[in-house]
Amino acid sequence: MSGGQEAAHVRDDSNALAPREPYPFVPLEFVRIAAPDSLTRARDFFEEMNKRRTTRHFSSEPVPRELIELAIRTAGTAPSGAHQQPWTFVAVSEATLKRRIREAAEDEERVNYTGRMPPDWLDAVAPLGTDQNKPHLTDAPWVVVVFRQIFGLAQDGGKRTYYYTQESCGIAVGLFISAIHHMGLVTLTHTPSPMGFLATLLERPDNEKAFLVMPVGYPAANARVPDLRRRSLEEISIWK
Ligand code: IYR
Repeated sequence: MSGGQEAAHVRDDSNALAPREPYPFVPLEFVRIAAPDSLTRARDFFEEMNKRRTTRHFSSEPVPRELIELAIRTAGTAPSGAHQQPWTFVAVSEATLKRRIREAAEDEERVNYTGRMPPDWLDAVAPLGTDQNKPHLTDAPWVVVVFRQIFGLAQDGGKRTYYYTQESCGIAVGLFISAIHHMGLVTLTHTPSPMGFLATLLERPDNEKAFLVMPVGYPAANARVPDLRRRSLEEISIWK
């Protein structure tokens, strides 16, 4: 395809209130993989993903920004409702900002663990051994905070309804986690609650709500994980 033709297909989706014209349709780029190769690739990918673990113990060893950029670009390939791409990834490496995020998260979690949350909540998280201390928020070289755009916002403040933003952000985060694992790093899906402090600290606009916090880095040399078991295929699937 020539440069000129490509340019004709570029569409600016950044302005949420741009006129919605039909996308030009182009041939799908698809390379058919032979069935035996598909099986090998499927097995290899499952084996790789099955080795992924969430850890709370991070090394402070630096991670190049380009790796985080690539994980975010991978996340940005996610399908989204009406292709509205309702996500913003804020990648934080500044020590002061990470410390402020940690302090605010610990303030909220302290209240959660010491009375705000009901006994059922404490019971549910007890096996994981979590508490109000969140050292991963300052140990990890990167803290990526995902914001969900609850509606589209134009320069003039006009709003556009966004669809399936929870699902879209969930899928994008899944791809982000997979990319991080594939590049040999670890992450943790951290959910401080409530998360309102993140929009304030990170100066996000009114249409963005914090969705998830993901410290990213290398595991600490003594990183530990709970010895948990994943549900089997039989337990998670029904075939008809
Ligand atoms: N968000 C709290 C508690 C917590 C909740 C769930 I659900 C977990 O899977 C793990 C922890 C915290 O981060 O400590």
